[in-house]
Amino acid sequence: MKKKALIFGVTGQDGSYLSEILLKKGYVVHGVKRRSSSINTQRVDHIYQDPHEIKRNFILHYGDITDSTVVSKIIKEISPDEIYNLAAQSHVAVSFEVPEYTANADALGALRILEAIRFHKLAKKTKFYQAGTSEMFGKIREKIQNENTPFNPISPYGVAKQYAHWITINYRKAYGIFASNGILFNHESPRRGETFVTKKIVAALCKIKLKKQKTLFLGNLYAKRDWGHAKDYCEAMWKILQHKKPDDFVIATGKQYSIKEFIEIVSSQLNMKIQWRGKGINEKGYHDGKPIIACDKKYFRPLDVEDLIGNASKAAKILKWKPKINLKQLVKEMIQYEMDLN
Ligand code: NAP
Ligand code: F7E
Repeated sequence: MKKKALIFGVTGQDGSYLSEILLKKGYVVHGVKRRSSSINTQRVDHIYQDPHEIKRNFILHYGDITDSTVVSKIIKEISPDEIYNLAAQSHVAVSFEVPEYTANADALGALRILEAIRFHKLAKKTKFYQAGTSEMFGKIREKIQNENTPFNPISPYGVAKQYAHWITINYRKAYGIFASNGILFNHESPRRGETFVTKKIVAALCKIKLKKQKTLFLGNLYAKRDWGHAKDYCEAMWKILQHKKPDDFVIATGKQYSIKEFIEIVSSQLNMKIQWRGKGINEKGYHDGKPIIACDKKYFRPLDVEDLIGNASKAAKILKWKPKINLKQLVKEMIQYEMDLN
C-alpha cells in the first residue's frame, strides 16, 4: 500500500516542491487549498494537470487552517501516514498588519491538526511535521543559531510560530505523537512569493536590465540572512519524518549575506555594475549613472531581525542532510526563470 501524505499549505512555494518530492517517492499526496476569488494553484497546476499516474496520486481538498471542523474532517477521512503543516500567513512584515489572524493561522493552526490527530486516535499512525522558522530566534541570543539557541522572537509571526513549535513538542511528550519541528532558515526559489526580498530583487533587476522598470524600492539593506534553496529544504522536511524518533532540527546553509550583498550577486550575474551613494533612507544604488535602487519607508518593519545564520550540523549528522544548491546557483535559476517570463 502506498503511503499517504497530507500537506496543509500545498499551494505555497514549499508545498509545491514537497508534493513533487513525495510523489516521486511513491506517496499518494493529499493537499489542502483555500478557496480564493482568483486562481491560487499555479504552483501545483503542472502536477494536477499531468495526464499520467502522478495525477491520480495528487488529490486536492478545500479547507482552511483556521477552520477546525474541516481540519478535523479531512484528517479523519484521509487517515494519513504523514501530515506536513506548511499553511501559514508567512510574511513577517504583513504579520505586523494582521497580528490576530497571523496568530490564529500560524499558532492555532498547528494545534488544530495535533488535536485532530489525538481526537481521531491517530497518535500511533500519523506523523506530524511543523514548519518552524529561524524568525523565532528574532533578536539573536547567539551569533550562530542551532537547536539549543534560546528563542527571542520580535514579530507577531515569530511569536505565533513559537507557540506552534512548543505545542508540537507538548503533544509529542503528552500523547506520544510522532511530532517534529523543522527550524528552517530562509529558503527561496523561482516559486518564491513576489513580495519576499530575494524574488522582489531578482524580478526587478531583470526588468531593469530589460528596460521594463526604472527603480526598485526596498527597506532595510543591512539585514543579514542565511538563504538556501526550497527544494533542498523540502527534502529535509521528509527526512525529519523518516528519522526513527520525533525531534527538532535546524535546517540552514551556514552562510550569511546582507540584502546589499544579495543585490550585488544578482547584479553581477546580470552584468550590471552597481555603485552605492548616500546613507540611511537616502542610500541609493546607481547603474550607468542612474539611481535604480532606492529605499522607501514603507518597506521598513517596526522591528527587524538583523542577523541570522544557522548551524545545521545536527541534521547533517543524524539525517545525513546537506544543502546541494548554493546561493549563486539559486540566483542563476531565479534569474533564468524571470528572464523566460519577460
Ligand atoms: P508560502 O509560499 O507563503 O505558502 C504558504 C501556504 O499556506 C500557501 O499554500 C497558502 O495558501 C497557505 N495558507 C495560508 N493561510 C492559510 C489558511 N488560513 N488556511 C490554509 N492554508 C493557508 O510559504 P512557504 O515559503 O512555502 O513556507 C511554507 C511554510 O514554512 C510556512 O508555514 C512558512 O511560515 C514556513 N517557513 C518558511 C520559510 C521560508 O523561508 N520560505 C522559512 C521557515 C519557515 P494560498 O496559496 O491560498 O495563500
Ligand atoms: O525579508 C529585508 C527585510 O521578507 C528578508 C519568510 O519566508 O523567512 C522569510 O521571512 C529581509 C528582512 O524574509 C525589503 O526587512 C529589505 O530583514 O524576504 P523577507 P523574512 O522576513 O526573513 C523566514 C525564515 C520565514 O519563516 C518567513 O516565513 O529583507 N528587506 N527590503 C525586505 N523584505 C521584503 N520582504 N521586502 C523589501 O522590500
